[in-house]
Amino acid sequence: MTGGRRISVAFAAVFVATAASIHVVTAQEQHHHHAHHDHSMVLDRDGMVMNANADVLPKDCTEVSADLEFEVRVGRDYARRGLTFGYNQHEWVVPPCARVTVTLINEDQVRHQWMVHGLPRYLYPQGMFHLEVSGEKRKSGTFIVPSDDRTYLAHCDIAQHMEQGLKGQVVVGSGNGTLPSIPGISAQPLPDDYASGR
Ligand SMILES: [Cu+2]
Repeated sequence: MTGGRRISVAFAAVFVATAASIHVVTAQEQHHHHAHHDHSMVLDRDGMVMNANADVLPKDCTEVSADLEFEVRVGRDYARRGLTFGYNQHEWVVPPCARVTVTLINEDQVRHQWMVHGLPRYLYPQGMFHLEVSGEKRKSGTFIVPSDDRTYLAHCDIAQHMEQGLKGQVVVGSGNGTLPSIPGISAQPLPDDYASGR
């Protein structure tokens, strides 16, 4: 373990805590960074925020165009007919280069996620921004979207939860299409195609 790595981890911890104004990484957690510590993840017993970014602009943005905040509620009460789970809405439309703060509110007893895919990897490891919340808890995190019109998948990656209703889309600008099988928004490409998984 090099000194450089140690410094970058400490810096990232401060950055993440500042960016999302959430849980400050403790000294004990920093001591454990050598044991598979993800420098862009902040977690506690309520859940976790991964790859929060409130400060660094995507390369193609000259400024933050808008500051948006929205609550995403998740639970069985929001399930569409034939499904087990749901979000209170399954599409979120934001302007290009918007800074988006999401609060995920879990109304179920089980754990749920709101995970966005396809973001620029130079800013978001694995192209992902991710909130995860234990039953009856909430978590907030912030990310900044790029400038191009594009539709991003947002879902819960826990086994079978997406198939059971937790699939949505973040539409930046006018988007680049609609994803299939979004409850209340788009049809399944092949009804009852349970074998295809994801
Ligand atoms: Cu879930």
